[in-house]
Amino acid sequence: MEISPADRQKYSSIFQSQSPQNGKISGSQAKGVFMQSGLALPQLGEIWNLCDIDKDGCMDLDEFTLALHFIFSTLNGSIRQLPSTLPPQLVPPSKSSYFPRSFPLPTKSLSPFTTHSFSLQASCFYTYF
Ligand SMILES: [Ca+2]
Repeated sequence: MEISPADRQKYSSIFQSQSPQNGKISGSQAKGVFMQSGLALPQLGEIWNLCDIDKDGCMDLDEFTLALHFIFSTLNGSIRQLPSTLPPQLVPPSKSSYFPRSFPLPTKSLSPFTTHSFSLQASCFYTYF
């Protein structure tokens, strides 16, 4: 999951080719680059949500580097499932103040789907005995 220096160099030159203003490129510029990957829009949306860490609707170099990392890793198969939150080792130092979140995330065990599949399994279990 680490981003190699060679990859950083590559992502940085793509970033610079978009003529960043004040160190950032706009959402629509980023979208244009992301779309060239050929990944599905919902997937690109997930990557955007993961990587626009400060939620300002723009990508700075750190965020853009992360986004391309997820895009290329998805394309080459090294990531099969996008993480729901950014793994700590990928959080750029410039964005570390956004982590850990100051509010607790809801636990997955409260999901109605979990309960449902459990009761489904339980009823199957009792059918056999
Ligand atoms: Ca941003």
